[in-house]
Amino acid sequence: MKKALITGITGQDGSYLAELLLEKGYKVYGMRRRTSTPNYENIANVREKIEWLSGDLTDLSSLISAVQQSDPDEVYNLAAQSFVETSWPQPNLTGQITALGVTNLLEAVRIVKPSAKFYQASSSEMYGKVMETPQRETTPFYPRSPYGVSKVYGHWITLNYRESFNMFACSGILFNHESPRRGIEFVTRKVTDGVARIKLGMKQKLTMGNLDAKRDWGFAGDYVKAMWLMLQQEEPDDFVISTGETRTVRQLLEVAFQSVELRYEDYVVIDPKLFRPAEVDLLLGDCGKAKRQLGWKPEVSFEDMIAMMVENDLHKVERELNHSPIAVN
Ligand code: NAP
Ligand code: G4F
Repeated sequence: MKKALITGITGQDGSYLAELLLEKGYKVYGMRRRTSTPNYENIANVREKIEWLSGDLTDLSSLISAVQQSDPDEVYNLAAQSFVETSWPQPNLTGQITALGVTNLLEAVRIVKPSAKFYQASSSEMYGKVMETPQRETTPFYPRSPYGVSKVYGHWITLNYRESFNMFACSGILFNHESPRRGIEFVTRKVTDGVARIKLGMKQKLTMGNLDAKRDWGFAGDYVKAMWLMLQQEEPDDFVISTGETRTVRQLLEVAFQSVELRYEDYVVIDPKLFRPAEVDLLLGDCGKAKRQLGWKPEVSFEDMIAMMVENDLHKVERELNHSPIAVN
């Protein structure tokens, strides 16, 4: 039985990847950091099937211990401070987790189990102020946020460990991917949750930032399959994972509000405070290499994904409405 260690398993991607690997017969070790109130919401479906380990990307000895305890064939590093906006007010923390945290985990693998295959969650945010369109594996990086800068570091240190220590280390350059498990502060989920609340009469307005930014949005469930495929290749390599379609935030609003027969223009207000200090204006990925070499392609369309997210948020908000608050002693 193959063994996999996943960091960031309580997040969006970690939970889909855990489900995929369990279906494939893996023993899955999930590393989570200690929090005062644990949140297993995303991973609830398979929580009991996971071997839980405690650790933090900023703490090398906890990572060494996680690798020792799991003795993994494959390590997926999905943990990060992943919200771009937070990376301006918390640049140092973002760097410690999202940049140096990658070195910590690579070190733990190099010291304890150098034969383990390693996946690094790189990001299209590394392209930032894009140098060419569409963006591909060879496009130079020009990050526009402390998060993007941290991901560039994580990307290059992964390649460096591959070249320096002959480790099977891959970097997946994933474009934005979403799902009902997306964190509430990211734009797609903020919109689908807002649409559900407006539709059910719990909210009158949705406050937004830059509606002209363009993103290449795919479905997270499709993207974790690409992570796994990368680690099944003969040789380690880096791949862009994207849909090859780009849309503005305004188009996202149109699709989401239309799905409940509303017009976004009647509800959306713009707050300049939500504009970013430096914006990534356009992301559009060319995933041709992944299609050719991994046999991967996106399955779920943008419209179907947004409909799925709105539907899920409608149910969630309805449940909130039907449950009176529980007293906490
Ligand atoms: P996410 O939902 O924000 O999940 C992040 C995970 O990292 C959570 O499980 C979180 O734990 C954990 N984490 C944060 N700080 C940690 C630390 N110091 N030590 C250990 N764990 C820590 O992110 P996601 O959307 O699933 O993305 C997964 C990875 O792909 C991230 O590295 C992200 O930067 C990258 N990425 C995402 C996208 C995308 O569009 N989703 C695109 C490209 C790359 P808690 O539950 O305790 O907070
Ligand atoms: O959903 P977002 O916050 O995602 P962003 O910044 O593109 O980052 C996500 O994708 C990256 C891959 O490219 C990941 F690496 C990263 O971890 C994360 O998952 O914002 C998308 C766009 C931005 O241009 C933002 O300015 O939406 C615009 N936007 C407009 N109004 C808003 C809002 N974003 C948020 N979060 N909230 C708004 O009200």
